[in-house]
Amino acid sequence: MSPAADTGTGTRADTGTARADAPSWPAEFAERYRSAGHWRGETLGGMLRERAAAHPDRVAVVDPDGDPRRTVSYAELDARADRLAAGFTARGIAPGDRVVVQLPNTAEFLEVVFGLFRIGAVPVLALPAHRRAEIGYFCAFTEAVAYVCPGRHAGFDHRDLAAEVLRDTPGLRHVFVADRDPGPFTALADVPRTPGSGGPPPGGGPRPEDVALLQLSGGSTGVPKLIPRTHDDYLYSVRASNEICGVTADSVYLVALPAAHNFPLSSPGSLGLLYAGGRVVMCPQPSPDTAFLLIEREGVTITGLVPPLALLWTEAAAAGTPYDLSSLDVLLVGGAKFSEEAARRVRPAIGCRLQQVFGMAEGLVNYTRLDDPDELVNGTQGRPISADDEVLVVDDEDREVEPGTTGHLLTRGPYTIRGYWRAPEHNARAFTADGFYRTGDLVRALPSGHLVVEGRAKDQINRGGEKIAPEEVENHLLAHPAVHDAHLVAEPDAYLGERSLAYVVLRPAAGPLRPAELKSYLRGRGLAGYKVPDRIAFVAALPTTGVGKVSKRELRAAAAGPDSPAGPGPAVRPDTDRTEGTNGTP
Ligand code: OOB
Repeated sequence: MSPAADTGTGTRADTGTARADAPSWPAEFAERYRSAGHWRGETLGGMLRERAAAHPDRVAVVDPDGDPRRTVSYAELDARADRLAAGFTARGIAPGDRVVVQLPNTAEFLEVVFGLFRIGAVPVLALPAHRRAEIGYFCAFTEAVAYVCPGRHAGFDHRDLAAEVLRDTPGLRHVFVADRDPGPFTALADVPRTPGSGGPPPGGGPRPEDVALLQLSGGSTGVPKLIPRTHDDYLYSVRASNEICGVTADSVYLVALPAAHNFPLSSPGSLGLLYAGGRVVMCPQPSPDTAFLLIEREGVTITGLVPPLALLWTEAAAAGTPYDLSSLDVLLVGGAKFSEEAARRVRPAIGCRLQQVFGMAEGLVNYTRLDDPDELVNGTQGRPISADDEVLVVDDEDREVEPGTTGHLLTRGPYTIRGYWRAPEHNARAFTADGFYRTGDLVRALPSGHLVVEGRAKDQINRGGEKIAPEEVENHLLAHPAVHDAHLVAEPDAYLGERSLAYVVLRPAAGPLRPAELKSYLRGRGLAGYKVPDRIAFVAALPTTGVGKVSKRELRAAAAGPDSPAGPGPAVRPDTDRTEGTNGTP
């Protein structure tokens, strides 16, 4: 396929800005990945065009959140992407421009991202849970020209958020709202009706090696990092995932996790299903009640979940469900460690096969294989997609450890980025000189190549698959006038795996402050709900290391329980300690 087939004829789009910002593969690697057939010179927009030509009337997307349920055929999805592309172009959105997309699990999500792919504009894939702090940052940092959001979603009005972000971000020119009532902004439905949007967008469309989208990293620093994925590399991971997960034109994938996340988008996810000519079913929320009904009604064959949801589904199915789940063939579980005990229970309860996935938006994805023996499926997090995925397990000095020993996972390969977007200083730390990504994960490799995730060296909390960078939250806590010092660590949680605990030292002169007040302060600063600490402990002082730095290690050990080797941890001020439950985010 010629990349120019994407949007018709015209001069080639200038997407140079995006390329210069995103470190790319050295020529010899690019050459190797092309000659191995991994990079095939396709674009995401071109892929949809081809599928629509091959089977226009097949259903591409089912959006059940309406009455009646909405189905979108391949031809309709393709045409809708074209019309949106033309409308966006008429409003001045150009190749290489960034557009922050924050949409829930609806057909519109796919229509918008494919509309942007067609132009060569770059969607920045925000999650529905993000709030002003995150959206404002993404818009400002990426110099986004537009923000696409729902109206009211999950009890939150994104139009209000949009107004604030628009006020604070001079470069942001457009807000498109996926709602009949867009407030002071433009309804997404009106974009194709924009004057001048009759024809296809100008330019030859993006090149396969161009950045197609910016994914978000879970992060371990003060601000989230952005992950530039190219058409070539993303499509390779999608195509190979399809093969490993048995996705065909007859597959039906339920998007139960937030559609923008790398896992339900590309592992194999909605893009995998569209690649195969299968069907994508958008699940408005992942509770067993909603999801089980859709599995029965839509004949879902495959889906992906984070461990807490997999536990919930397993329990619900084991307890007996009125819904027929027999169409479900494969359940992918990943995003956080799935315990071996929980893994063993999946098949007897739900009746489907389990595939563990250990992936990262930066690239590398490991899957257990459908024909692996039970002990590998239940007891490992899988092996890499590609023979060209290079995986090293190293000690603190980057020396490879003995086979079978736990160490730091480093990786490079045909779909793993060589650097974050516009982050040269961070890249110097996050990648080795020869281009290996330091995943921050601690793993052990089996002779079969399967990896067992043993822990994490990066300063990140994995709250049931939702990633929290402690420094980011600490900075928000420190902004409170009564807070002298704050440190966020993980504490074990039976359901989520980990939840967050903030140790906070108040200023001496500060009056009484309750954890609930501090939490609502964080929400008031526009922080996503899942980042608000599950628990806040006010302490008089924090443990320090020999050189006087706060000892996160001791705090982590203390959070892990009173029996941990580091002892009981800092003395909690009895007057202010409140132990509160989780903060209610999924
Ligand atoms: C997926 O992507 P991210 O970018 O949200 O998070 C990546 C990190 C990994 O570095 C690791 O720390 C953790 O999430 N992780 C797991 C895991 N899967 C991811 N830790 C233990 N066991 C697992 N199975 O989470 C992601 C991307 C694509 C597919 C699946 C998950």
